[in-house]
Amino acid sequence: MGFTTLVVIAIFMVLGNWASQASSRTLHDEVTVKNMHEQWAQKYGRTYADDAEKEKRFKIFRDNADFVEKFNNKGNRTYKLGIDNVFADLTSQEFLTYYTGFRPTHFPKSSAGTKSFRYANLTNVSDTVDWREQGAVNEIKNQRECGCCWAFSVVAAIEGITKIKTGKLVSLSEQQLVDCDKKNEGCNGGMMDTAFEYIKENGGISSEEDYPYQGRDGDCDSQKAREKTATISGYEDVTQNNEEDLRKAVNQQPVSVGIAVGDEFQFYESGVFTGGCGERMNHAVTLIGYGYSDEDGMKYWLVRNSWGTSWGESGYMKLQREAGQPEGLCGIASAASYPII
Ligand SMILES: *[C@@H]1O[C@H](CO)[C@@H](O)[C@H](O)[C@H]1NC(C)=O
Ligand SMILES: *[C@@H]1O[C@H](CO)[C@@H](O)[C@H](O)[C@H]1NC(C)=O
Ligand SMILES: CC(=O)N[C@H]1CO[C@H](CO)[C@@H](O)[C@@H]1O
Repeated sequence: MGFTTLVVIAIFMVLGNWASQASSRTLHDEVTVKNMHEQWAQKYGRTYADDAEKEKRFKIFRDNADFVEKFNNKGNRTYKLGIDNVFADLTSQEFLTYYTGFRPTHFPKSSAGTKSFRYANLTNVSDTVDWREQGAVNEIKNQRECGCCWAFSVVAAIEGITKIKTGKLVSLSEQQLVDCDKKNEGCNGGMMDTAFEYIKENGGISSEEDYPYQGRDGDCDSQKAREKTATISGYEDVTQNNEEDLRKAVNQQPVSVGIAVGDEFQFYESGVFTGGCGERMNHAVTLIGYGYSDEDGMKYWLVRNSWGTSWGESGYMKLQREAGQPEGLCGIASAASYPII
């Protein structure tokens, strides 16, 4: 092989390498993504300590933008992802660490709840329910960087049944659960059933106004914890891995559920979510209804989340119902419970 041939081959290799790099980066050129990142940071009030941090966050943002665009370009999906939410500069690992916090295997299984399922024989179950329409659901809240989804899940369920039984919509205190429920671990995670038990034993729960949310662990303010804006007499578990029984329960009141959250959740924007789920149960939300999508009749659960309104459909998600597995999509029917008054 002559020298010229080698040079030509080398040039082609360089060009080829450049072309393949360019094609893997054609989704967004650097300048466009830099601008997107700047605008995003402005919109969500994100500031960075120094240039190194900014550069690191920019790279994560760019990877996330690519992930979202590749997903949406595949088309043929019943749901869309979007970069326009508060999680856009977080890695998947950071996102899961800060914003979830259901730890069903970390704590001993509680036995104190009433184990009967009072809605077992319900026959007149409507086809669709949306408890927002009955005024039984508060504005979306935001757990921020504190793994106390379990507290938000429980509070929304109690707010719901309180409105249904008393006619009054109150906003209740997640912070009280974070600070005072010693069987759970505040921002480090917890379980819904244990929190229902704490509220029962405490004789009630204080209001959001009296004991406001801080987004971090704190000492229990026993003065504030004595205010009782709502009370429960206990809780019950929905038959495990039975979406029909889950539907009966949600037909009657908002229900606390655990789910297995994975990568795609971070950027869920709209439509009926059909998975990417996580490998294990790690998050808690509240089911506030169920229905069928207008476009294709697909069955879904209406999920109220605690990640603010920039995520999902103004803070809510439609998650596919009766997708085929007994435990439900992302395990939605595997750890469901509701408070009783
Ligand atoms: C449901 O019906 C069965 C059969 O009549 C009865 O044994 C059971 O106690 C009922 N369950 C509830 C929760 O009412
Ligand atoms: C069933 O539900 C509908 C609508 O809520 C109500 O109008 C009807 O009376 C109910 N029927 C029975 C048998 O409970
Ligand atoms: C979710 C969805 O729309 N899936 C469709 C993808 O495309 C195939 C082939 O056209 C359809 O059979 C699926 O229903």
